[in-house]
Amino acid sequence: MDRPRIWAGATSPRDHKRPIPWRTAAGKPTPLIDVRSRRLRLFGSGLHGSPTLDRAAAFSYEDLLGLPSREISAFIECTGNGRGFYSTQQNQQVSGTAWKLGAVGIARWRGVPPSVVLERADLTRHAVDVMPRGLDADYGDAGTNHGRVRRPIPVAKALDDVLLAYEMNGRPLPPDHGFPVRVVVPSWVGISSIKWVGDIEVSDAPLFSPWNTRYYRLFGPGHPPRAARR
Ligand SMILES: Nc1nc2c(c(=O)[nH]1)N[C@H]1C(S)=C(S)[C@@H](COP(=O)(O)O)O[C@H]1N2
Ligand SMILES: [Mo]
Repeated sequence: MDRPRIWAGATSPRDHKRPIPWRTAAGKPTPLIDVRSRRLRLFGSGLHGSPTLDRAAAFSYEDLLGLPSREISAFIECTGNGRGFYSTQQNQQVSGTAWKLGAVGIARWRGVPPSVVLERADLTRHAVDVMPRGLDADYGDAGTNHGRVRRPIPVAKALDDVLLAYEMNGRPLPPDHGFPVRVVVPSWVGISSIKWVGDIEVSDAPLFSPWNTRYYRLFGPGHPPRAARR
């Protein structure tokens, strides 16, 4: 297959989700990633020798394409799917894109199971969480910089049915959907499927980020106070 080395410009996300330019509308342009220089890096206390980021286990795009792969069909649904109905049906004020029912899509994803790269990076028996982090710009909210988009996944889930996907519907990932590599976490909230993944922290202690403690959460009576685990 003719694999692009670098993408300039976005393609239509129509094949996956209704084409609403919501992420750019939120002021977050799709990052353009040069796969010749970029490496996916795994680091942290859940790997033997606890490598730091500058001593991380590194995989090029070509490396990933050469590893054993799987193909799955999975939907990705934004946690905010249907969010617009809070105001139109329930008279409640909520923040975020006022989605109707278009914030979900299904595709065929091909990629490397995390077990393959975790094994090569020398996973320990004590690892409990992995946390992929995107290469898109830092996320700022009301004057606070929350850093790059990231969200933890238990090792058990990562080893079960997660993919480090580089193809969508038989083609290299479109830029808007995470080229060159994204995480696909079947049946979990959309925000766990980190796009444009640049590094993965592997930890022997539970990890947290604003994306499982603060955002895409329901708070108040009837909702658990802990960090969201799915
Ligand atoms: N790096 C990064 N990954 C991300 C996001 C993001 O803003 N940055 N958005 C998440 C959210 S909220 C959703 S719903 C899905 C959407 O995936 P899609 O654009 O392929 O439908 O990507 C997730 N992955
Ligand atoms: Mo989302």
